[in-house]
Parts: sequence; C-alpha cells; structure tokens
Amino acid sequence: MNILLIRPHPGSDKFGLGPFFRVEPLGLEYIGAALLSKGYRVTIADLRFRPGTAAWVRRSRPQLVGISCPHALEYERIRETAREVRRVSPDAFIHVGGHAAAAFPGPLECDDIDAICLDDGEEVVAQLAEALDKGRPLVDVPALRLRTRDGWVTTPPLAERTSLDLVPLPARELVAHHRSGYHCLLFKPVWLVETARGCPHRCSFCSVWQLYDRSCRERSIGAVVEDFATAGDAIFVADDLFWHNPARSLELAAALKKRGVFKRWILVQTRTDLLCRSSELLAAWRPLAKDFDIFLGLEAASDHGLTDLAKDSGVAETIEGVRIAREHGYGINGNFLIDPDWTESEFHELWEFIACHGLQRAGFTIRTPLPGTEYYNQVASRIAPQPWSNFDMHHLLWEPRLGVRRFFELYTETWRRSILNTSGEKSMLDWMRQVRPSQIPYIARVLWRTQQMMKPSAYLEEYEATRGAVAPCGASISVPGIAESPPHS
Ligand code: B12
Ligand code: SF4
Repeated sequence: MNILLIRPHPGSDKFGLGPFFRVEPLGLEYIGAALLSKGYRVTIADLRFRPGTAAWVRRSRPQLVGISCPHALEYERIRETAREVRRVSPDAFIHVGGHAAAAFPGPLECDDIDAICLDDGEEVVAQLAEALDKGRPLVDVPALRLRTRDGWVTTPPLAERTSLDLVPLPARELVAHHRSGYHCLLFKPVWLVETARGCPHRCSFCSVWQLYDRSCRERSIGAVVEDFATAGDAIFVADDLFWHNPARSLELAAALKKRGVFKRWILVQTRTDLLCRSSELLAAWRPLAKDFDIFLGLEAASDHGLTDLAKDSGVAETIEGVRIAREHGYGINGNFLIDPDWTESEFHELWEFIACHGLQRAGFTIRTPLPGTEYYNQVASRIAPQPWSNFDMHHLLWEPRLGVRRFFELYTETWRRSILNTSGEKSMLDWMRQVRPSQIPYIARVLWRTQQMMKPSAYLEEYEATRGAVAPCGASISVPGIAESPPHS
C-alpha cells in the first residue's frame, strides 16, 4: 500500500516569527517509521517547501493520505488540502491528525476528511492502514473520529498511551530532500529531536496537558542518544517541558557526553520554577553545545498575572530561574502574554519588568483562547465569528478593554522595547556586524518583517480585514459551544 503523509503550509503567518522557524514534521517521521516497519511504502510531502498537493498525490498514487494539523490556526488550510486530495484522488482514504486535530477535532469534520486521529499516530495509523488493506471494519480502529453513513462517530480509545519506545527513531530519511530548508533563524539546517512528551502542569492557555491528561512519557536513553548523535549540529528539542525528570535528565546528559555528542546549538523549552531547582542539571547539560538557548514561558510580570493563568509559579521564580540559567551561560528567550482585558497600567508593569530584568529577547503574543484549553471554555461566548486562521496569537478575537486602536498602540510599543526594534538599543548595523556576510540578506528579511509588529497601523488594517470574515469552507466558528470541547478533557 502507498501512503502519502502531508505537512501543509500553515497559511496564517503574516505576524509572528513562524516563517523563521521552519522545522521538520517530526510527528510524520515517527508515523512514517511505524508504517515502514510494517512494509508500507511511505512518502512525506512538506508543502512549505515544495507546494502542489495534486502533483504529490499523482506521483505517489496513495491509497491512504495523512495530513498533519498541529495548530488550530491551520484548520481551514487542512480542509482545503483535503479537498484538493479528494479532487485528484477520489478513492484515497483521507486521515487528519496532529495536536490541534486531536485536541479539538470538530472544525475538521467535513465530507473531504474520512477520519481524524484523537491520539498519537504511531499505533493508530498503522492499525488504520492494516484495516484498509485487509478490508476490516474501521470502527475497530482505536482513537478515531470516523465519518460514517450515520454521521461522525468516535471509536474506543487506545488501551494505553503509546509508549515512545514503540518507535524509537524517526524516519528522517523521508524528509532528506527538504533538510536544507529546515531552520531556526540563522541556524540551518536544524534537526527537531524529541526526548519526552507531555507536561504535568495545568496552565489555562495550554492544550498539551489537557490532551495528555497531565501525563509525561519519556524515550529510552539509548534511543535519544542515538538520535542526538546521528542528527546534525543544530538541535531544537520539541519536548513540552525539558528537564522535567532530574534523575533521567542527568543520566541522559552523562550518556550524551560519553558518546561524545557536542553540538553547535541546542534549544530547549522549560519553566522558570524548574530552573530554580536545577542548578546541577544546568551544569551537566551546558557543555553539550557551543550555544545553548532556553525558551521560557514567562507569561506575566506579576504574581496575580501568573495566578490568573494557573501557572503555579511566581515572579520570584522567574527572576531566580533566569539568574541561575544566565550564571551557567545559557541564552534566555521567552514569551509574555498580553491580555485583551488589560488596562494601561498592566502594560507599564510589563515594560518595567522587562527593563529591570534585561528580558528584551522575549517576544509577546496576545492571550488567545486556543480550542482544547480551559481558557477557551471560559471565554467561548465572547469570541466573535471569524476564521480559525485568526487563532495565531497575533489577532484580537474580541473588542479589548482599551479599545482596538489603543490596545494595538500599546501592544506594538511593547514590541518596540524588544531587541528586534532596529530603532532601539540594537541598530540594523549592530545586527549586521554579528552575522557572516552570507547571512546578511536573511537577517535583513527577518528584521524588515518584524518591524511591522511595531506599527499599530499594520495590526489595525489586519483587524479590519479579518473581523467577521467567514472562511470559504465554512470552517469558521460562530460562537463555538462547549459541546465541541475535546474528547480528552
Ligand atoms: C515544534 C513546534 C512548533 C514549530 C513548528 C511546528 C511545525 N512543524 O510546523 C514552530 C516553532 C514554528 C511553532 C510555532 C507555533 N506554535 Co507550535 N509547537 C511545536 C511543538 C513544541 C512540538 C511539535 C512536535 O513536533 N512534537 C513532536 C512530535 C513527535 O509530536 P506531534 O507533532 O504531536 O506528532 C504526533 C501526534 O500529534 C500525531 N500526529 C501528528 N501529525 C499527524 C498526522 C496524522 C495524519 C496523524 C494520524 C497523526 C499525526 O502523531 C505524532 C506521533 O505520535 C508543539 C507542542 C506539542 N506538544 O505539540 C507546539 C504547539 C503545537 N504549538 C503551539 C502554538 C500555539 C504555536 C504558535 C501559535 C505559537 C506562537 N506564539 O506564535 C506558533 C504558530 C506558528 C504558525 N503561524 O504556524 C501549540 C498549539 C495549540 C493549539 N491548540 O493550536 C502547541 C501545542 C504548544 C503548546 N504548549 O500549546 N510550533
Ligand atoms: S504551558 Fe508549558 S508548563 Fe504550562 S501546561 Fe503547557 S507545556 Fe506545561
């Protein structure tokens, strides 16, 4: 059986740094490895680099097509992709999966999609392929929303969460032809590596803990060491919460050192309270790369702001965690959430916090109720009808307390206080001096693009253009109900 796995272009990336972080579709590579081991022929098409759904379908002649949907902002794009596959290959079975599809499948339930995967894909896609191949009933395949003659039905869940050791290594060879395109800002090519999946915390804006019931699974040390050793020089670690298990993290650092792993760059994501408890871990990991960056969910500049987000951590931990990590020589990046319900004083509080603690490398996104989160359930009735592509954390989904114009004036002023403002502390010339001559055109493009995040007019124009716009495929929300909430919550 021929199987085509597609990573569509996300579509909505006018604002934010998405285009400068194009990483490999690791989930599809793990599914690809599971399918190859069962003897299926697998192709991965990354449409962000080589568009043309129809051409990929004609060339690979698939009986089963899997489409990846990691972000809610991509729902419309995924439906369009499915429609194109259906047009070219009416008999192929069209399956959608990925984080957003599993966390909140409702917007994907349309005639061009045959099934949606409600869990990890390694076991589910393999069982689906086998059922299709052997003509077995699809209702026996676990963890699916399945389109039937009687409407959409849910099949029983997997007996247990998939062990990450079931498929120890991803089939990276399936994206070898795209490798040179994968990058994170100036690091190119970049490899995405996963050592663990899930998170035990409960932040109200996050859908990860909801989907995985606050569980955290780990890959075996041997598989992770092999993956690190055979991957390239620049590594983005996909784990939701790096260093979560101290004993295992120390063991992993020692095993990587023993294998002689040393990278040009590593990026991991974690929490500030964890850093406060992890001095020994930070010391053990730092020698593994020349540059080592940590991305932190900084979220808010006050204790009450963090409490409101159910972060279960305070600003004292933010300050201490950042201090400890810097002391060990890590680069600190992060993100703050800007709430549409803020008054002027919360903006000033944030600006003072950034200046006081030297956090100009952080970014700022609008607090957005992503489907599959607690926050979404709390504010669903406030969300105006609009396309899902607006759920990119750079759009306002309802009228902010300060009014739209004033909100965007202060939001863009916040970005002007970041390191990306070329009229601020770090000029265009300073940036150019830091990079190799061959990298100048790229960094100029990044900076040119990010300057629009400092202009209220850019956001106001976008707000006017997308407000109330209904997506052509009818996938836009019209005050989504709690009834559409995710099956795992
Ligand atoms: C890497 C990553 C990115 C990368 C790019 C990802 C990509 N390839 O396009 C970058 C850095 C660009 C990115 C950007 C953003 N991201 Co992101 N990202 C992730 C992250 C950390 C890891 C994903 C990953 O590769 N995991 C490892 C692989 C092995 O797992 P997987 O992808 O989940 O795949 C498994 C299953 O999902 C399933 N599966 C996957 N694909 C398919 C397909 C089929 C057919 C089937 C059946 C199954 C299936 O099987 C796989 C194997 O088990 C996730 C966190 C997470 N837990 O998902 C957030 C996450 C997906 N991102 C998120 C968000 C919010 C964003 C941003 C909006 C953030 C921002 N501040 O701007 C932007 C959007 C950018 C844009 N405009 O497109 C949220 C999405 C929430 C939501 N409900 O929409 C997540 C969940 C993080 C979080 N804590 O909330 N992201
Ligand atoms: S935001 Fe981070 S710490 Fe909070 S629940 Fe999600 S993954 Fe865990």
